[in-house]
Amino acid sequence: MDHPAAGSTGMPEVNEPNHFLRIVLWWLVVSVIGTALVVFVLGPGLPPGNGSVEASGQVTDNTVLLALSVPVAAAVLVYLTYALIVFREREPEVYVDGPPIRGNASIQLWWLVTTTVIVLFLAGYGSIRLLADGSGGGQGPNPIAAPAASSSDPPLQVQVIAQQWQFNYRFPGYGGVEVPDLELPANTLVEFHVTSLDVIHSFWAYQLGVKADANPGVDNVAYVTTKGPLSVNIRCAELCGVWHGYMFETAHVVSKADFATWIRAQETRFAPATKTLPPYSKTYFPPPERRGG
Ligand SMILES: [Cu+2]
Repeated sequence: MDHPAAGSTGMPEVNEPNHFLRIVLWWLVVSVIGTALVVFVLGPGLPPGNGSVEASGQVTDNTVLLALSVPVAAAVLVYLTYALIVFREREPEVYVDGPPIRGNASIQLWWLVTTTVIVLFLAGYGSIRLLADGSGGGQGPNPIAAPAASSSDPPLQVQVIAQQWQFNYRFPGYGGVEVPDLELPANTLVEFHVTSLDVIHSFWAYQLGVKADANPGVDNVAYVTTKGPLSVNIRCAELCGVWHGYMFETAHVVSKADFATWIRAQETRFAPATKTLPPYSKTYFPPPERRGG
């Protein structure tokens, strides 16, 4: 039977098992099982779901991050568990310290190499994923990460106008009509132009994987490529005043034919209001630094 390490003399006993090898083997077993569970069981259910191309990309990214963290967490937990079981003091001399450890070049080297590789990989992975299509985030007025349009159709432009305490949506391609509820066509590249009329809000369309700050005087562009018909929870994600919690609603992704019907009805219904609106603009106030005087 294996005997625990170091008695009160601090000297290892003979026939000491190879603790490092045992820990590595346990770590491998836990890591392989844990990573498989994350990728195949937990991953498909991670937020924000598969409501758009960008949302699916975020599910993939969340799965990659979680899967990568499993071996790291496993290393800590396996070592901790192993140490608690195998290295615990079985003799009464609980006040006796073990021999001091003064550096371990091998462990220090591998520690540096491993953590550097993980951090650099994550930085590269994140940058590549972000530059591919913007990942549903607001990119400011001059986006550099525009997704490739799937066909010859230009993106559908939708302006999101936040104000205390409601979102309105303006369609420059449809006579500049402004509506209080949002519908979007399925399988379409949408170009959101997010702005605000008063304070800072944040346009968060959860199932679409879109979250973009709404700043007064700023045109914040965010792209999303819709998939099939879908209900979308929309919330303001920036505390914007006493009725911030009121800024939620349900948007709908519908078939292209249904969208065409809906947007024509909106144009007719809001025609009198559209006449009184200011002309469509990327922003409706001077930028904040100019308004500051
Ligand atoms: Cu708000």
